[in-house]
Amino acid sequence: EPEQLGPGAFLFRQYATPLAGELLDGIRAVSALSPFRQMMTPGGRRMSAAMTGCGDVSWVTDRRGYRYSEVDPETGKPWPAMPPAFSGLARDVAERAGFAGFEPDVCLINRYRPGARMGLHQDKDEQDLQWPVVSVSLGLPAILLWGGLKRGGSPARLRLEHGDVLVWGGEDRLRYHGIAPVPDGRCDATGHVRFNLTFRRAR
Ligand code: MD3
Ligand code: FE
Repeated sequence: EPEQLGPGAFLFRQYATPLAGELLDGIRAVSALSPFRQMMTPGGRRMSAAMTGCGDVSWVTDRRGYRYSEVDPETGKPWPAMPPAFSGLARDVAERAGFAGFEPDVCLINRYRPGARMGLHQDKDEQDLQWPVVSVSLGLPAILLWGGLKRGGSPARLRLEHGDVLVWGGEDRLRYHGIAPVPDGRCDATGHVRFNLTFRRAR
């Protein structure tokens, strides 16, 4: 029942829709402890997407570079624990895509207001690239840009809607990808906002 986008890439349309209420409660609980913030890239540009995270570590960027950190630099405290609804969803959908035993140690939470975007990049700061990235879209729709394993060329476009879940593993794990500027709109579940959860095994 998933759509296969590549040898290790699978789209499960609407998979998370029945869990959206629980996931949004989790986002609210996490962001009450570690608030959303627009981080700085090493090049000195403020990201348009706001981020927070939960788990043993989370991904951060500042003038010093990109890395995983056990501490939220904004609060000076460990990141909030990953809500059980988050880890359960990630494990189950990864298994359906052929990645049994996926135990994510981080969930990065991105928040896009209309106009926010994410430039083409690879997810390669994780130690063990054998594990997939699982991504869950909630709220406003957006266009995912997905390219090849090298920079350059024009990326394919895929519309991601509320509840859609993607698994990127194997040969597709290091694909370039990004999010086109999110058009304004309104979603009953989130208002004028898109959230994306990405689950990874960082360590
Ligand atoms: C992984 N987030 O947080 S997730 C990110 O919608 C990120 O917020 C985007 O990229 C977002 O790093 C997209 C989906 C995604 C798409 C393609 C991938 C993750 C991927 C290809 C390879 C590895
Ligand atoms: Fe990414």
